[in-house]
Amino acid sequence: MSVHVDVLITGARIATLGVSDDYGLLNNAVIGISQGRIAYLGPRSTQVTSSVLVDAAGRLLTPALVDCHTHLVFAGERLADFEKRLRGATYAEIAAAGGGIRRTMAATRNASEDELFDLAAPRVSWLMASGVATVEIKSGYGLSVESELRMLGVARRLGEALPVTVTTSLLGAHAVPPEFTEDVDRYVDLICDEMIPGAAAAGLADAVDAFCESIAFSPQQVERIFTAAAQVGLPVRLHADQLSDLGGAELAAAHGALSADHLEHSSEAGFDALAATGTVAVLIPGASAFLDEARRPAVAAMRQAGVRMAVASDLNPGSAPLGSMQLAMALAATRFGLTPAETLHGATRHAAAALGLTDRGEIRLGQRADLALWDVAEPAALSYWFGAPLLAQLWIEGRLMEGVGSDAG
Ligand code: DI6
Ligand code: FE
Repeated sequence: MSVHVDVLITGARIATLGVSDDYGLLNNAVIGISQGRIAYLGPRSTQVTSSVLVDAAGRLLTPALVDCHTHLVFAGERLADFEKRLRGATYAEIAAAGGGIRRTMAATRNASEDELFDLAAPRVSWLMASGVATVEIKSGYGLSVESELRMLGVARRLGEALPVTVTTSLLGAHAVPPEFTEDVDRYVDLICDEMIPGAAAAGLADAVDAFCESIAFSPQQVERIFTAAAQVGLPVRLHADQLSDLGGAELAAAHGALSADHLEHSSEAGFDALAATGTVAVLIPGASAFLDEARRPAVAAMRQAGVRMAVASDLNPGSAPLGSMQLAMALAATRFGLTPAETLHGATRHAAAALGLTDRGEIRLGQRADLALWDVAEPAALSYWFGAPLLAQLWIEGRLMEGVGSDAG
């Protein structure tokens, strides 16, 4: 049987990630791509032909990375907050004093859709330069119906204008806007009665997210938001137990959430709940590092419980101005103690699962040909180098991204 493919990549060490606890390395296989999908994976054979041959020269090929948690659409930086923190103020203190998310909200509300797009597009490019082909983008700096939907619209436009896949999450419950300080439940009404139905009707949201924390929304308020999401058929995810344990992991699991994110303060009961529902734990080492949080998520307990762990950048102006998934992987290893194999699964397969995507994150027949070729041979090197630009080539749906990676010159 002979096969003709659009592109044939030879000479790569292929980390398929087809096994759950290892890289699934293939040393002598070639990959054929047809119509944006992986059409052949196996030994070099005269039966497999292609007019485009790529010689990987012994380098490592992995699935392209998936960044499953970002807040990359926003206006304004938070340099004043940053300096305050360096002088000793905490993230929560700055938020309580009217800084934090509300400061970004003010700048974002004032920005036009075009301005937000122009600010966000380079941030997507940063992530692509670190091997990312799929990125989730949250709203959450508008905090009014109109401006939340505008943020989601910008995220959708980014997905149309750029080669990456963009998935969106409505995060109206990110902070309480100043208009509702005295009556948070009325703001939750607005989220449930107008924002969620509005975003769903306009096709702007792929999921609904919330920040469950004493400085944000209570578990009871999150319950209401999740119920409203279920009514319009949207899956949910949750910023859970980042600064304190409010039972966020359990709450996410009880609602069959796609993911529970952060989890620094979650308990073992929380991990058991996540494991039972298959809810992915999204670890955010960048925010942990940037805020210098002493408390780390209990990775050993998650491993023990059988929770799938993803790694994300959280790219945002307040807790993680982090523009590299490669650096997020290195931080996950060094700060949280993930093994290099866990960080790579976490930045690909499990990250895709956190977005409900089953067509990427692994190298096997039929998967999208979203591939990253790296200037290293050993997969552990991806979690070892801090901020070194190791990407050689990025392929998205079978197309080589021009100008991305070291091979582009
Ligand atoms: N937790 C975080 O770390 C980000 N959002 C959240 O709920 C921070 C967002 C910001 O400070 O702008
Ligand atoms: Fe976040």
